Order: sequence, then C-alpha cells, then structure tokens
Amino acid sequence: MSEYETILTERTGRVGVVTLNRPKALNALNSQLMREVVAAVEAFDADDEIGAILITGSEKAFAAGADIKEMQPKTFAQVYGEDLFSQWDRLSSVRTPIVAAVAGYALGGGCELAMLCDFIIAADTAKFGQPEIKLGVIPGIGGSQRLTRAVGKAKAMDLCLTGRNMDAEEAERAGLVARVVPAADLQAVALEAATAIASMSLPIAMMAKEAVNRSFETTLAEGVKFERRVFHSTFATADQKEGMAAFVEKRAPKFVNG
Ligand code: CO8
Repeated sequence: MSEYETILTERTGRVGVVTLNRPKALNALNSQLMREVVAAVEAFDADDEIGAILITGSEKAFAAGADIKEMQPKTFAQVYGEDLFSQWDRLSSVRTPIVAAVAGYALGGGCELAMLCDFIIAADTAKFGQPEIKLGVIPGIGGSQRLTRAVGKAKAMDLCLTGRNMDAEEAERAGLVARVVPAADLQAVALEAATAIASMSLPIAMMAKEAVNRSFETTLAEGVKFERRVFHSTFATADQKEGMAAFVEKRAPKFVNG
C-alpha cells in the first residue's frame, strides 16, 4: 500500500511521477497534500535512478488552489506562527528537473505549484489564474513573484487584481507555459519530455537547470559569468567526453551520470 493518501506516485523508467489525487476537492492543496508532494518529490530527487520528475493532476483539475475550507477558520497568529505554505519553498531546492503537466484548473496555489516546476506543458483545457483577491487574500505560494517574472507586470497585475482566469492559449502566448497540446495527448507528451530529460546526463541537466534559474537571481553579466564557469566545469565530467565522442562517432551517447 502506498504511504501517501492524497497523491499517487509511480516510476516510469527514470521518471518519477507524482499525481495529485483529491478528486472530490479538485486537488485542493491541503496541508497533508503539501507534506506528501514535498516528501515524494524530495524522495525522487534523492534517488539516483530518477532523472526527471513529472507533477500532474486530473483531467478536470491540476489543482483548484490552496484548500479554502482548511484555511477559512485560521487566525493571523496561526498562519504567521506556522508560516503557512512555507513548506512549498522546499520544491525550489530540488535539483532534479521537474515538469508540470496541467489540464483543467490551475488556480491560486495550483498555478503557483505549476510555476514551482521548471516548465509547464498544458492541455488545451488548462485554465490558469490567481483568484485569491476574490477571497480577500493575495497569492501566498509565490504567485505574485513568479507570475510576474513569467508573464510581465501587465498581465500579472491583470490576473492578480481582477482574479480572472486565462486559458492555455493565452498562457502560452504570455510565456507561462512551454507548450500546449490536445488534452488527450497531455500525459504522453509530458512523459515523453520528462523521459527525454531523464535520458540526458543528470549532473549536466542539473547544471542547465541551475544556470537558467540563476538568471532570475542575478545581473546579466554575473549570470553569464556563472554560466561560463559551469560550462567549463562540464569538461571535467565523463559525460562531456562521452557526449562529444558519440557525436563524432555518429552513435547515441551512453551517459554514466558522472
Ligand atoms: N479549496 C477547497 N475546496 C475546493 C477548492 C479549494 N480551493 N476548489 C474546489 N473545491 C471543492 C468544492 O468546494 C467542491 O466541494 P463540495 O462538492 O464538497 O462542495 C468540489 O471541490 C468541487 O468544486 P465545485 O463544485 O466548485 O466545481 P465547479 O466545477 O463548479 O467549479 C472551480 C470549479 C471554478 C475551480 C471552483 O471550484 C472554484 O472557484 N474553486 C476555488 C478556486 C480558488 O479560489 N482558488 C484559490 C484558492 S486560494 C489559494 O490558492 C492561495 C491562497 C494564498 C493565501 C495565503 C494565505 C497566507
């Protein structure tokens, strides 16, 4: 029996899949689900046999937000005291690449969880939004920051202030999602992308992820310098030798993750 109650986990080759599974609540993110997602993702991250992680939900909802019923009775002292939602920040320290496959609602905390992943593949049924303002709160899992970096001030203000949703096509145009695919193809396409990542050298994929993420934290000149040094360090790996040799010898590389 699975150790988890609100999520399903499985391994498909070198991909660790986490499926949010609270169908009656449209995968609303309660504290148990938060604990379980963080634990499952960290366990995959620590596993040498896993080269990519895929987080997904159901056809109807990736996640319809933080669990409003759980939050409703809380006082300021409680949410401040427990630092509500801070556990989600642990996903930003995960070094294995994480893909989000989003169909249906990705609202509030659902949109924020998708944005905590490295990139989003969306079904044409996906709907993204930060509707917290309609509940008398604001985004609390990084939405005001990550959405603004992803889509710019104009659209982030529009979404956070009006609480409206945007569909998958608008989200792709705005740069929030990497690809939009027909809903029926979502799981296959997302698994294919995660499998492609997992077939690369894991340390090199981690370096690529770290380099892209650095661009959000530093100046262009410092970021380019960081990238150059990490690029140089790839030459210390067996996988750089193998990758380039395989190209020259016109064969597929066999990476050893070292
Ligand atoms: N929390 C708890 N339960 C939920 C949530 C949620 N976010 N979303 C849906 N559910 C439940 C419904 O209550 C319902 O349960 P029941 O059958 O027991 O009444 C069940 O899921 C099905 O939902 P609906 O009947 O509403 O389904 P519809 O298809 O009619 O509507 C919607 C789907 C439009 C997605 C609708 O459910 C909805 O608007 N949900 C809420 C969306 C939302 O506002 N999300 C943002 C939540 S706040 C947040 O994520 C971040 C908060 C940050 C706060 C920081 C504080 C420190």
